[in-house]
Order: sequence, then C-alpha cells, then structure tokens
Amino acid sequence: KKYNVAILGATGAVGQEFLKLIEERNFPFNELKLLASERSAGKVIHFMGKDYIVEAAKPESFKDVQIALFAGGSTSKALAPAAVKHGAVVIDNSSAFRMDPEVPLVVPEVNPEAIRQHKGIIANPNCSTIIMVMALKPIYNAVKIKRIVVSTYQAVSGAGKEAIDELTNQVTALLADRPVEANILPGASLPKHYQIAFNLLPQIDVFVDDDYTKEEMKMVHETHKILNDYTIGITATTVRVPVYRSHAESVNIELDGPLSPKEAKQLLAGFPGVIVQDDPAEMVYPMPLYTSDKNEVFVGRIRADKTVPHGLNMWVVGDQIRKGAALNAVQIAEYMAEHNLI
Ligand code: 11C
Repeated sequence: KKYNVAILGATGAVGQEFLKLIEERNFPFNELKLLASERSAGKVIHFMGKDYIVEAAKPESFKDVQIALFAGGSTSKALAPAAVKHGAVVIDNSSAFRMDPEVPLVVPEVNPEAIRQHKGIIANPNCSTIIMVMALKPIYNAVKIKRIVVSTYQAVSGAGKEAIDELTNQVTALLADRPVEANILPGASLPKHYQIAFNLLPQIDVFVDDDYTKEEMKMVHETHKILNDYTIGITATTVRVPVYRSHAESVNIELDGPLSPKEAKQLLAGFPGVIVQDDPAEMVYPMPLYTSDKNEVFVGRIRADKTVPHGLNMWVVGDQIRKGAALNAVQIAEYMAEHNLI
C-alpha cells in the first residue's frame, strides 16, 4: 500500500531530512506534496528524479493527504486540525500538541502502544528528550528509575539553519580578526544575543518556571509522559555548544534497585536503535562529530555513581535532526503503515 504524503516545512532542516529519509528508507508514497510558508512557495525541490514545486501551506492543502509530516514550527497549531479534518494523520514535530492528553507523544522503540490512541495527531517529542529516553528505556524496563539529573550539550542546528550560519560566520570572522556579530543565539526572538563561537550558552529557549528554561522543562514533562511515570524526579540543565550537529547529554540516574554497569551495558546493547560505544581502555566513547547523520543513539561512559545507593552515569549522543526529529516521525509513520493503522 502507498500513501499520499505531505511535508509541512519542506524547505527547513527537518523538512529536508524528511525527504532524505523517505528516499533512504523507501517509504511507500504515492503523491508527495511539499508545503512551506508563503515566503518559500514557488521554490523547486528536485527529489527522486522529479521536480516538486513548494506550495504555500493552507488548510485545503491537505485534501487527499493520508500522512502529514509536520516540521512547520508555529504553523502546526493552525494547520494540524485542518489536516485531520481532511482525514490525514498528522505527525507533528512542534511542541504545540505534545502535552495535550488527547495526543500521543511517541518514540516508537519506547512507547509504540501509545500510537493506537491517536485522534488524528501524534506528537514527536523534543530532540533532547528523544535522545535521552532511548537510553533510559532499556534500563527502566529492568529497574525503575527514581531520579534523573541531565545536562545537555546541544548542537547549533537544533536552533535552525540561521544558527548554523551564525556559528560559521563567527568562527570565520574571529579567525580573520574581524568583529563578531551575534543575532540568533540563544534564540532569535530573545532581547539579547551572545557569541556561540568558542563559547557555551546555558540558555535554550525562554525562561519559564522557577528560572528553568522551556527546553529544560520539556525534558521533564515529556519524559514523564513518554515513560508514563510521573513519579520520576527529573532535573535538567540545557546548554548550547559550538557543535554543528548531534546533541550530547550527561545523564545521571538513581535506580530503585541494583543494576551493575555491565548489566546496564547489556540492556542498552540489546535495545533497538541504541549502540553502546564504551571502552575506556581504548578511549572509545560517543562524540557528536561521529554520531551525526547516523540513525542510532550512542551510549558510552557507563559507570556506577557510588555517591547514591543505585546510581549510574551515562554519556548519550545522537543526531538530533535524525533520531531527534525527522527519523522518529518517519518511524512513527512506518509503524502505522506496517500495522495497518492509516
Ligand atoms: C534545540 N531542542 O536544540 C531544540 C529544538 O521543541 O522541538 C527543538 C525544539 C522542539 O534548540
């Protein structure tokens, strides 16, 4: 069976990755509609031997569409209900519907059972959350987790194409001894901007409750929803680093019972979509430079935290545009196709 597919935000970083994955994974599509904002309408995208003209996304764009992959950021809220009305299943990469109790929030390796409860919209979690829960789930299946302390090292591509250009421009300017401009990071709409080149920015998105950022609170709330366990204590610090692609995370967990690092490694190695890269004697551990453009989440530096009864430290790295965004959404669509849910 083949499906009519629409991609919203087709010209952006995640939209482009959707196209790559559809080709790479041979996703069974019939018609393909590429949608974007008015600004990008008319652009021509060459894909699998054909030229597609990008159309301005409107509610009626979703007529005859069965699967709508949304990477359209803030336009999701307005257009998703229209797409559902036309009979499409929307897999939405924005944060608009993630915490809606009617909307499943899904990582297919972790909670595929939630997909069946959808009412038209399925939400794709935040990239940092997806990468972390991939490493938590195999451990959680064996021993419950009491508390998580996570610190992230997030690549500039998480903030979009402009942030990638900003890092390049700043490094180029610095090396040429020219003045540095900062217009995008920590966030384009924020009142102040700071240099990311040769720097770290301990702010991703706006500040919300109790001086945490929105990105930090997404990691808390989304992890609770995906694992369907609201008893886990979770605290996060999210940091932007001058890396182009792949988010890295230092994850400290306190378990309900004993689990040795060796057992944790075995559980992680046996989990689909996770690769253990952990050999301190040979200096083997995951690094963002080498996990980029890969589908798997890589885990290393797995060791006991002996300062608490059942503590474990891990270093988790994954391509946030692939598994953290586009790949996860395509996997949801594949799961639905395989299980005849569309
Ligand atoms: C970042 N995690 O790296 C963000 C980008 O809720 O999907 C993705 C935001 C989201 O800046």
